[in-house]
Amino acid sequence: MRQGSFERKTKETEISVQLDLDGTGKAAITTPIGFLNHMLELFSFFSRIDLALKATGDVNVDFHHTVEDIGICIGEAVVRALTSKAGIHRFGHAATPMDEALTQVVVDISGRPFLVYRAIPLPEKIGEMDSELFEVFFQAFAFRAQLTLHVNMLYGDNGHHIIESCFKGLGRAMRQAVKVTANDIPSTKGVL
Ligand SMILES: [Mn+2]
Repeated sequence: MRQGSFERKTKETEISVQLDLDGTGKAAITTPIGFLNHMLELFSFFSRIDLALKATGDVNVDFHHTVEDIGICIGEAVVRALTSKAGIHRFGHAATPMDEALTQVVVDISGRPFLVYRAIPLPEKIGEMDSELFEVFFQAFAFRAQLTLHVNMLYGDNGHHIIESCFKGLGRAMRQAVKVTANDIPSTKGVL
């Protein structure tokens, strides 16, 4: 059973996550940020990772703490669910269109946290979210999940479409990367 859960409570946020890497893409997402709920539902659907997430936070300040901590908690739950990483495909990539927008997302569950985030001009806010918070989310997720993540926005005009292509792409890439396709550790070093 490749399931992971994580709970985290700070003075800024309170978050619980349960996920199942071998799920069907069933999402139960409750955060105070409507647009992020929409994006995480897409991530779950396209990754086929079941994701139950409850988050509250000091959104009266702004959304930064809540978005960052949600990224941390999902990342930690992924690490816990992966355990030894035996047999995983390790790499995943997806070029995902959303109407006029196209984004390339590549992941390597390498044990080496890294984010390359190449953005194109976005509106200052998408939904109620400051656009700068998407990088914050991807950074928090990639570093806590100890994976290399490249989010390469190629083109697009509509901010909602562009970000949606990022989250669908992350889902599609993670679906490939976490899939068990062998029975050994996918590294010539023997360790990930
Ligand atoms: Mn949408």
